Amino acid sequence: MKNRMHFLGASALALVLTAAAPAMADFSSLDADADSHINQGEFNAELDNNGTFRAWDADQNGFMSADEYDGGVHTRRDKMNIDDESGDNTWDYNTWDANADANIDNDEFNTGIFNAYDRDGDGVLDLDEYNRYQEEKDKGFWDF
Ligand SMILES: [Ca+2]
Ligand SMILES: [Ca+2]
Ligand SMILES: [Ca+2]
Ligand SMILES: [Ca+2]
Repeated sequence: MKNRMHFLGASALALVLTAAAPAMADFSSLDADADSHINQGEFNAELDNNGTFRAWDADQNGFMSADEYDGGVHTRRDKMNIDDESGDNTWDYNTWDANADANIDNDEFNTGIFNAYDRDGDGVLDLDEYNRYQEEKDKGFWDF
């Protein structure tokens, strides 16, 4: 065993570290330009993969109505034990519907989620902000 560990060397250590820090590994793989921040474009790759927009868009018409949005937000709050009356204003239909056409399209949805996790509003997610998303995702808050 000792010889084998020695033979595997750095790659075995890298595997151990990766297993111990899955969130960091996800962060790094999303950080396409490796500037240690996740910008909206980089985050979109993650959101397009997780399929939340399609899940919330109940009638699959490519737009999210206020009812569909409320349903999704309610489901999420339910899973997180957040009271609907908690004053959690990050999740506000009118704010997310940036062009105010009474529909949230995929871009507006991605921007809404991104802004919800960009706590300091500097336009990028740092590791802490990303970890908050990852933590909720790991608990299934983004699986619908
Ligand atoms: Ca980046
Ligand atoms: Ca719809
Ligand atoms: Ca809109
Ligand atoms: Ca930020």
